[in-house]
Amino acid sequence: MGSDISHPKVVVTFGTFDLFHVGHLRLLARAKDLGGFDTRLVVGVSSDSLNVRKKNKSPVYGQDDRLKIISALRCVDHVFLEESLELKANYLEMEKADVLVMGDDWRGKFDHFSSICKVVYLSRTPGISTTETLDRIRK
Ligand code: C2G
Repeated sequence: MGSDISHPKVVVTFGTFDLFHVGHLRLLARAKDLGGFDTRLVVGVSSDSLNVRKKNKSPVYGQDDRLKIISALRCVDHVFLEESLELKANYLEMEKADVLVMGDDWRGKFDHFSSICKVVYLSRTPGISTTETLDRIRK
């Protein structure tokens, strides 16, 4: 660990962030706020092919566009492409993560990374999701 975890220098999170919405924004803003003024928020954006493997479908927005959107956010300092779930430990080490943040839909699933960094689950924003948005548009 690179720093005192009560004042993390690097916070890392992962996600697809397809059809970017306010639930995604709130997650990223709260992740950044876990640290101080000099904390870096690093986001691993799931690649299109990883999505096909983990969710059995392609995202609506391709990885290049999703990377552009996430990297343009004021609260985000660095983005990279997450190409494999199995490489999470390597990504955390490569980015020198002090904290891994995930939404609480993932609660418990990432606890084993606590040997590398602190693991924090933040509550999901209720009432919004990419899947529900797509369903509403289709109706
Ligand atoms: N999120 C949230 N509130 C919502 C919707 C999403 O807080 N209403 C959070 C999720 O919990 C997640 C992040 O936003 O932490 C990104 O959401 P997804 O794109 O759905 O992430 P997912 O595809 O589940 O990817 O290896 C882990 C995966 O890469 C996580």
